[in-house]
Amino acid sequence: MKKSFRKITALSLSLLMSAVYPVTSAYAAESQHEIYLSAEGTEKTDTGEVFYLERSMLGDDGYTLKINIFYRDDVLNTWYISPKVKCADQNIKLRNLVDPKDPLIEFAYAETNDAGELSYGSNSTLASGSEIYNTVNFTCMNSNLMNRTAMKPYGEYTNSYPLTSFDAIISKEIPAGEYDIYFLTEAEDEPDQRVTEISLMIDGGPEPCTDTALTNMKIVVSSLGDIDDNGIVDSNDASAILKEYSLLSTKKSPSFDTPKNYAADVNKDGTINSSDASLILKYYSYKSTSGYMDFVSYLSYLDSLDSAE
Ligand SMILES: [Ca+2]
Ligand SMILES: [Ca+2]
Repeated sequence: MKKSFRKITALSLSLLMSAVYPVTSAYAAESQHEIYLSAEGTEKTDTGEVFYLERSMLGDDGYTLKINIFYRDDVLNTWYISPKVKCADQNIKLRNLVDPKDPLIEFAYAETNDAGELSYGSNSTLASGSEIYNTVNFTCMNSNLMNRTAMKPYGEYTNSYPLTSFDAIISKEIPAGEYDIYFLTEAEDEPDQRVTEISLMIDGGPEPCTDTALTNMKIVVSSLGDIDDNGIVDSNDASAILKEYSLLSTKKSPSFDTPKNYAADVNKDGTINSSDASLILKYYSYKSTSGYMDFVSYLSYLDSLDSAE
């Protein structure tokens, strides 16, 4: 039998899978102004980026995903940007926001003066956030006491540079599931808290931007082969896969959510069927004869045997 499972790392598994299962999230209509989140290793979908975290990627300290905040301003008339980002689940802590004023050149609105030297200009930034409410926020604006003017992006195009970045620190204990990291548009925790705002310079005066596209990010956590997420890959997981396969093959409504779909497609061929269950049963039998490898390592091992043939 030629197995399709190649030497796949957990990360490439995540990339592979993300191409197979579409995800949905709120997505604003096309706009001249868009604020969005981006990170390395995500799947880019038209509803926002998705990061697939396979549990084997979690170390003792969990997993830290560096997320950039980007702003696209097609008409270059923004004078004030004030995003606030939140994750409602404390298993993913938003921390270490970089003050956009700090490292300058990497960020969108660090300016150069006429001599080509880096300058703060009149951009002012204030970074903060709340550990209790698990938010990060900052303000970037171009104004002084007398006037406000549109911000001039550093570099070729606003979209080429992030406004800033922060860390999403994912706990080792996080349950399988889908987690949103999103721009706060309504106060959730305190009645008068500031939320994401954009303001434009129109006809020489400031106007709130009412059609900014806000594009959030999703983190999908699952554990390959462990459908019920109890930390053990065994015959119960194989049974769950066979049950789902039976639903799918009789054209009934599937019962798995995105994390379960990810976990169930063990051989990563884009479908959930008995081949996936067989690999789990094979592993179960290996474990019951005092096998020591975890499931992901075992699959790689099977694959290496196959390649050597
Ligand atoms: Ca299990
Ligand atoms: Ca499969």
